[in-house]
Amino acid sequence: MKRQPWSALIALIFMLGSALPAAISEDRTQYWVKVEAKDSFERSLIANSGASIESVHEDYVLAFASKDSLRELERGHKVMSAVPALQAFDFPQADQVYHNYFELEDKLFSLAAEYPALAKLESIGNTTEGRAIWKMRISGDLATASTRPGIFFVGGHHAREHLSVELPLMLIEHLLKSYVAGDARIRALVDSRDIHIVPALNADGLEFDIATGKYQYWRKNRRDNRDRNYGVDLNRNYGYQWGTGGSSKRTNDETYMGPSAFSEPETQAVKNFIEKQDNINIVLSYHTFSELILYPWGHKRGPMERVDQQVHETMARAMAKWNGYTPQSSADLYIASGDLTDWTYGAHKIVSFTFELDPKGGFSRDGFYPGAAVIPSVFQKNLEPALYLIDYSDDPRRVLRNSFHDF
Ligand code: 0X9
Ligand code: ZN
Repeated sequence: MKRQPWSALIALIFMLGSALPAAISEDRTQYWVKVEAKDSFERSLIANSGASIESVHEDYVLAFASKDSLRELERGHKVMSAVPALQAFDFPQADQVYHNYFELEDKLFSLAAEYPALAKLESIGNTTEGRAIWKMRISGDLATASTRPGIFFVGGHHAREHLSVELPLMLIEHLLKSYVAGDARIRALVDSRDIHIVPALNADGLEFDIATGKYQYWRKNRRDNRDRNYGVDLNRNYGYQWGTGGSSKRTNDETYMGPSAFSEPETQAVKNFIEKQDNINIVLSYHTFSELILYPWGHKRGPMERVDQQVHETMARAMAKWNGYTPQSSADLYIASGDLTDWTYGAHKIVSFTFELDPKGGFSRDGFYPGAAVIPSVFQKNLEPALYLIDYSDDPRRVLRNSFHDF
């Protein structure tokens, strides 16, 4: 058959195409990608795209890919998600068990998919850089959960406090697994309560802290303060007695309070959630480190309203028996305004605690980055306090009637 003239042209383009290197994209963005892959054959094809496979799951892999690799993957595979990451977002090798944002999302999505009758993953808003702020809701009957008493656990206000993200994440998994395994106590708690858990409020800060593979000791969120400084201290940005002491107006300070109360999307998200979800009776905010159980007030010295003071003191003492932490008022640590728990208690009369997790002391490297080995024991000693709070979230004030149980 006589060749058409254009077929020669196509052949030439093909030859050139294989002889010349593929055009390299100018875009240097790296992506965390989740790609469907059921066997080693499929995984090998993915590896050939130039992406690095970071973890292998039953029917997908998590990989790190350049823009070009991502395009190639999209042509030949089912890309389930692709999240831009500017640099090599991950923990140092020794701390790999800690969750970066992508791994956290993946874990939360998997748990929600595995336990659809008990767990619902909801976003309460987006961070400054646009990441979803995920909240897992756990209850025996999700459709009617709002009719039951509620509790709110939150971790990761401060970027470098990674252990404060792992604990609420482990609590989610523990509740779901124990429920399905038939643990009678957990079943009773989950069936009778509406449990809301946000493991990582400050997702941007978390990612920034690990972005270079070397910890940045970062605390704040990643707001661009437009003066070459970044970040607002989220635990100084809540709107109860905001800016009345122990927080800074200087944008480059660690405890910068922000331009106004609730100026940050992360604190706004918590505010909107608490105000919409009007069954929340207890709040626990996880931080690190110092091994403390803190309760309001934090912006001033002196007690709360008498009964509330007794309730917080009694509960804090009871929980201290399990985790060995020191119970005290936040202001006894230092006066600081604009924290979450002063707002939840001050504005909404919700019984509120801040835990400063392990370790007790140490220089900041050991304090904020205590390593992977401590995670299970810190979780174990803080499990009973979490279950205790879930239990009392029907009516925290009943602790005064039952306090003989605790001593
Ligand atoms: O300063 C904070 O926000 C918390 N400590 S941390 O080391 N994790 O930064 C403690 C908050 C306690 N609240 C007040 N003192 N108001
Ligand atoms: Zn903190």
